Order: sequence, then C-alpha cells, then structure tokens
Amino acid sequence: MLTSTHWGVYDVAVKDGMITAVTPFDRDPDPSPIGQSLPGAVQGPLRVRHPAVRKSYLDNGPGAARHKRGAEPFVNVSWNEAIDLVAAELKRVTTQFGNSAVFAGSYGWSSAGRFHHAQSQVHRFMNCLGGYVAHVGTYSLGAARTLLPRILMDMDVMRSQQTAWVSLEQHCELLVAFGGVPSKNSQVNSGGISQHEVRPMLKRLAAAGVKFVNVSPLRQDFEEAPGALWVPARPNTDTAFMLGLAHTIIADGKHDRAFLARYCTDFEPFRKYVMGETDGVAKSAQWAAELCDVPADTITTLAHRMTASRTMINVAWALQRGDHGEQPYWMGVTLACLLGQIGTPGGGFALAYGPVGIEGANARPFSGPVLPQGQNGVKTPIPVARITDMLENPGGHYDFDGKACTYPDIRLIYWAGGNPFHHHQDLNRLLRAWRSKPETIIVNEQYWNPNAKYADIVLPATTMMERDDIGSSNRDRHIIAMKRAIDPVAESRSDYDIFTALSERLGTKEKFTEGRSAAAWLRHLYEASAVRARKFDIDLPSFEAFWSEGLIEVPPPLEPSVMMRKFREDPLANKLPTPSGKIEITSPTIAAFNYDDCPGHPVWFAPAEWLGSPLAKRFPLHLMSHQPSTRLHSQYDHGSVSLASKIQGREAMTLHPQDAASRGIKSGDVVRVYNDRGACLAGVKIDDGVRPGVAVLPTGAWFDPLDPTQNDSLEKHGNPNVLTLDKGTSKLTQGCSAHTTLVEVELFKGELPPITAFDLPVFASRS
Ligand SMILES: Nc1nc2c(c(=O)[nH]1)N[C@H]1C(S)=C(S)[C@@H](COP(=O)(O)OP(=O)(O)OC[C@H]3O[C@@H](n4cnc5c(=O)[nH]c(N)nc54)[C@H](O)[C@@H]3O)O[C@H]1N2
Ligand SMILES: Nc1nc2c(c(=O)[nH]1)N[C@H]1C(S)=C(S)[C@@H](COP(=O)(O)OP(=O)(O)OC[C@H]3O[C@@H](n4cnc5c(=O)[nH]c(N)nc54)[C@H](O)[C@@H]3O)O[C@H]1N2
Ligand SMILES: [Mo]
Repeated sequence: MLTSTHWGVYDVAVKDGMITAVTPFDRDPDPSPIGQSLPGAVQGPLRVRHPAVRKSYLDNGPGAARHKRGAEPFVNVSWNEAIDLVAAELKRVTTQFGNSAVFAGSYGWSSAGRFHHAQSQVHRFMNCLGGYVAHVGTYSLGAARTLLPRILMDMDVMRSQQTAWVSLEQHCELLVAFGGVPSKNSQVNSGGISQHEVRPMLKRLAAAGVKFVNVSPLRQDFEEAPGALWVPARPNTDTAFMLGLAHTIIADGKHDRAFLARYCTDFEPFRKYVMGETDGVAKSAQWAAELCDVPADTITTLAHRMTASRTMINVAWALQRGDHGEQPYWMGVTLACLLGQIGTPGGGFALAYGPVGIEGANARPFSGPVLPQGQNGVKTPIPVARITDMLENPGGHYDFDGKACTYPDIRLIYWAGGNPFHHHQDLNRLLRAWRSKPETIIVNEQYWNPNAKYADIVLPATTMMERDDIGSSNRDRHIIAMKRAIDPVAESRSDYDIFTALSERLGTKEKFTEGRSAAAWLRHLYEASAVRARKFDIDLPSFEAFWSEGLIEVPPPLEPSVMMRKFREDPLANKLPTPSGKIEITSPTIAAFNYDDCPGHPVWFAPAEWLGSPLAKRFPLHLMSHQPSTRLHSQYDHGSVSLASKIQGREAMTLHPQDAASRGIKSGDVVRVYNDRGACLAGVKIDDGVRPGVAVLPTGAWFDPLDPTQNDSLEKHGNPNVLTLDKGTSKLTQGCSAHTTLVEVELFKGELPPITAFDLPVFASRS
C-alpha cells in the first residue's frame, strides 16, 4: 500500500493492524530517511486519542482562566459533547461579534494528501458558515509573494516555468548560489515528491563541468556540489554583496545595455544609486566587502567570472525570510538583468533551486486534485506572520502592499494542520497574547504537541495512514493513490468527518459536503483534475483504473523548461504581467507607496539586527534557525529520526570552533542561548563549516518551557523561535523575519532539567 508524505512516497507494511515498516518508493532515486519516523510514531503514545477540553474551560466556559493555557489538565469528553461545545461556541461568537471575530487562517503544512488537507478543510468549513479572518502569503515566501507580481510575475507562475536541471546540465557554466542549494531541504516538497533528484542532478552538473559558488554562512548549504567555492559572507548582507557585483560590472562597462533597454524598466535611477550619484556612496566591491566581511577581490573576481560565463544566479528562499527580505530578491533579479542572460538555457536566475525538491524538475506544470475552499465573506485577512500583532492590537492600523489595513478583533481561533508554537517568531510574545486575548482556541490535532497543549479544545485527527486520499503536487511525476493502511487510532476522525459533524449541528452540512462521502470526493476531485490535465496534454485514466493501479506517471514535457524564454524571444507579444510589461528594476508603483523601508528600486538597508549592528556587542552571534534535516518543521520531532539527532535530549546547535573555544564550550555540551526576547537550551556540535559569529539551530523542537505556568520561562528543548525577531520584512510585504536574529551563547551550568516536550498533558476528571 502506497502512502505519500511531504518528504516522499512509501510502501507501508502492516501486520495485525500495526504498521511494521515503511519502504521508500522503488522509483525514487534518492529517498529521504525522514519517513522512518512514521512506524513508531503513528500508533505511538503521543497520539491524541479522544476529544479533550482544558479543565477550567470545561468547568467555566469561554475565556475561563486563559492565563493557564498550556499549564492545566485536560478532561477527555465524548465526541458528542465536543461537537456540541464547538458548534455552540462558533455560533455564539459569530452571532455576537460577527465572523470577523474568528481567526481560522490556520497556516500550516498539514499532511500531503490533497483531499484531507486540513488547512483547506477548515477554510472550506468556515466559508460555509459565512467566513473567517484568513491569512495572505506564507511564512516560506512572505516577502517574495508580494514583491514579485509587482516587478516580475506571480511567484507560482514563475516557479512553474523554472529552468530545468537538465537544461543547466547542457548549458550552464557557473551556478552562483546565495544560500546554496541545501540538500537537507530538497528532501521535502509541499504536497509530496515521488522522485528526489537534486543530489543526483548536482553530480551530473559537476560532471558536465558546471562550476559552483556558495555565498552562505554555511558550507553545508552546498555540500553536494563538488568543488564549490565557499564565500562565507555575513548573514543578511547579500544585497550589499550583489550591489558590489553590480558596481563592478557597471564600472567595467560589462552590463548588457541592450537587454536592459529592451526587457527592463528604467535602469538609470538604479545605476545612479549603485554608482553613488544619488547618495554620494558608491556601492563598490570595497564598500560591499566591509559590510559582508569578505575580501573585495572575491567580489570583483566573481563579477568577472559571472560576465564571462553562462551564469545562473540562485537566491534561496531563506534570504527573503529576513528583515528587508524583498531586497535580496529584487536585487538578485536585477543582477541577472545586468548579465542579460534571462531567458537563455542555463542562464538567468532561479528563486530558487533547493528549498523544496521539486524546483528544477523536468515536468509539466500540472497539479492534480485540489479541494475547493469556497468564498470567504470576511475581507480582512492578515499577512500571515502578523498574528501576534493582530492579537495585541485589535483595531490597530498597519500598512501592507499599498493598502492601509486594520487588525480585526479576534475572540475565537480555530487551527487545523499547522502549529503556531512551531512556526511563529518570538514565541514568548505570542504566548502572552495567546494567554490574554482569545476567549476560545480550538485545534484539530494528531499529536499532543504544543499546538494541542496550548489549546482549549482538542479534537483528535487521523493521519494519512488512516484514510484514503490522493497524493499529488504541481510538477511531481506521479499521482499516488494513498490507501488507508490502518484503522483510525482510538477515537480519532478525519478533519473532513470532524467538519461534517460540526456542519450538521450548524445547519451547513449540505453546503460543506455537497452530499458527498469522503470516497465520493476523491472520485469527484480526481475527475475535475482530469479535465484540467487535458490543457497540459495529459490523459488521465478513469478513477477506477487509477485506484486499482495505485499510481499514475505524468509524462515529462517535450522540451525542458527555460524560464522566460518566450519573453526573451518576443517581449511585446509575451509581456510580463507588470504595469510596464517588463521586468521592473524601478517600480513606479512601489515608489508611489512612499514607504521609508522599501523605495522604488533595490537598495541596501542594514537589517534590524546583524553582525554589523551595535546590538552585536551584547549578542555577538547571528542565529540561523534554518529548516531541520531530520523532520518537517515540528512534524515527527517525536519520531525516531529526529530523536536520534538530539544531544542530551536537546536540539543540536552548530558553532564554529573559535566561538565554542572562546566560551569554553565543547562538543556535546548543553548551552543556554539567549537574547532580550528569550532563552533556550541546546546541545552543541562544532563545525568549521559555519562562519565564525554564526550559530545554527534548526527549527522544530517542540516548545518546552521549564515552568509552563510562567510566561518567558527558559525553553529547555532548543526551540529557536523563543529567540527570533517578530517584525514584518517591510510595509510592502510584511513577511516573516526569522533569519534576522542575534543571540549570545553560554555554557549551561547546573542541573539539566528533564525534557517534558514528549510527555502527555495531565488528564483530570471533570469537577
Ligand atoms: N525560526 C524560524 N521559524 C520558522 C521558519 C524559519 O525558517 N525559521 N520557517 C517558517 C516556514 S517557511 C514555515 S512553512 C513554517 C511551518 O510551520 P507549520 O506548517 O505550522 O509547521 P508544521 O510542524 O508542519 O505544522 C503542521 C501541524 O499540522 C499537524 N497535522 C499534520 N497533518 C494533519 C492533519 O491531517 N490534520 C490535522 N488536523 N493536523 C495535521 C501536525 O501535527 C503539526 O502540528 O514555519 C516557519 N517558522
Ligand atoms: N528537511 C526539511 N526540508 C524542508 C523543510 C523542513 O522542515 N525540513 N521545510 C520546507 C519549507 S516550509 C521551506 S519554506 C523551505 C525553506 O527553504 P529555505 O528558506 O531556503 O531554507 P532555510 O533552511 O531556512 O535556509 C537555507 C539556507 O540559507 C542560508 N541562509 C540563511 N540566511 C541567509 C542569509 O542572510 N544569506 C545567505 N547567503 N544565506 C542565508 C542558511 O545557511 C540556510 O541553511 O524548506 C523546505 N524544506
Ligand atoms: Mo515554508
């Protein structure tokens, strides 16, 4: 029986109702080990087994003892009682305060199946009730998704035409990667990935003679690229680095004037800025070298190589997940315009290869079934990462993408398929808002993780192993019939069944289900996708044939994709969807917003925190809280693969040997990592592949405060989000700034507190 996860397809073996093993898909050239966490976890002790309600909430109703969220026993209740309670509370809040008092934006990756996609399910359910406060954008691409349509095109449209690896293999000479092409990340793809090709393709590129440059604080970010030149620039200074390259190219007269004139808007204001004619500061290689802390001739030499070669510029998503995150993206595109190779095979830019394994696949941009979410009656969505701001400032004003917006007044939060105590920055601040503002917090969860523990009402959700579904993702080569492998664990139900039961109580069942069972939905969504498939010259077989065969192979395109090839061939016939139809190096629209933190062309801004800022005297290490190699975010942190990577039970933090030695820290020690926002413990790894002054602590360790009854308590497990900065990237994009954070580290002395992240909450009986 096949199942699909965000990190790959697996064949599930079951004996006597228990999962005994998962075997990677036999068509996957480089399967991810993350799946090996599944057999022990799915039927393990941490599953939410019954609907449960926080004790004070059950005894005294909405809003009771909110400050005790996360520090109180739960009471198991029957499904009937739980559904009554949730339905009545939704009714109360929407009747008294309107649907704009419900936050069900519910960001998160959920699981891979496309029908049982929890986030889509909760959105659809709430839309049938009249709507909810939604989120716009993602944590992944907050700055990019808002910026790119203004200067280039929609992010997803761009990704669907990303130049294929096979085209690079034939034509590229130099791949300059800002933030590398980290193979830890390409294990994963949202919606699933049946064939992992990034590592095998990098080997093929090297064999074809492609040269690699890794501008990144971590050597490991491009460890799979044989012979890559490592340029360990200071974190968050890439825009300055690229400006230094641009200055060198322009000063040498090597910029492609014909390309700039034909395909771009107004190069001149940008040129004046680079050359120092606007502000008296030439953005020379020397200027950049000081900010980035790299030798100036590294920048000039690289600039010469880039103009002399067929060059692909890669800019990791990570770079736009920092303060002023729109700048490295705008600047990366602008740098590619100077080289004039956009639209050529093997040249131009990519945003990006590596963050997820599907980028660069030689595939048709077709995505299979998707659950329609319906229309939202509430028109006040928030930029996704502004959740604490929203909870703290009901009615407060903020700027976003040219609009003046107002935060709604939230009484009820409903989350399904995401984990805010994983994904949000400055968790101590979030926790204070969580414990004071909403009257009710409801989650559908699979495991007793922090998302469940900090809620009022927890409804147990099944995993993909317990339901039939369809696995499919844009550009993946297979559509997978995900077959239910085991019975639902204890009383858990699919999100669909949970929302069906709630809809029945609330009088919206017909609208929500459209009269379909889950099985009928699978057939319906499949058949709808078969109609769309024809536009991509794909003939999908009947649903019966697909389900009995177990998978479909999607044929590759006739020719490998080259991004913006058509635009290059004829920019008038194939205009970009920007106001000018061209690439906007200067955007009159953005300039007209008059934002002090995002003017009309790319510029260097010092981030709120970085190694060049005064704060670095107190907190001299830049924290990279990047994606974990052993799991997906917080998912399966309790699984065997993730647990095996911990040090004395804590998440492993990597330090440069000098930084460790100067603080008397050895490999395997436990340290306290701290700044003014919080502190956590972490185990130590020492590696000279990290730039001095940089500390690397991956995201995803389950939030585990020493004293859960207190706010701001020491986090003892290594969750970096107690340290990270919670600030919008700019007024234009309001993205998440997680990668802009300074910390200090000291040896932890004293008795090591036990990890309680993987303990069940206390259960009590009702009063
Ligand atoms: N410091 C720092 N923070 C970051 C980032 C960073 O780089 N640094 N990256 C950010 C990014 S890019 C992202 S995308 C976010 C990710 O943040 P999230 O997507 O919120 O993280 P996940 O751990 O994947 O959370 C998914 C949750 O859904 C639950 N779940 C899974 N399947 C189902 C299901 O079928 N039904 C229900 N009801 N629940 C289910 C899981 O148990 C888990 O609790 O984190 C962000 N946070
Ligand atoms: N195994 C695994 N893979 C994942 C995920 C996961 O949870 N687990 N999550 C997925 C998700 S949701 C997303 S959005 C993508 C994210 O993809 P990315 O955003 O690209 O991922 P990160 O791991 O945050 O960062 C990649 C690398 O960029 C470097 N970097 C960070 N800041 C800077 C900087 O200022 N300058 C330079 N030059 N380099 C910098 C870091 O060294 C880091 O290792 O990953 C996806 N892939
Ligand atoms: Mo993400």
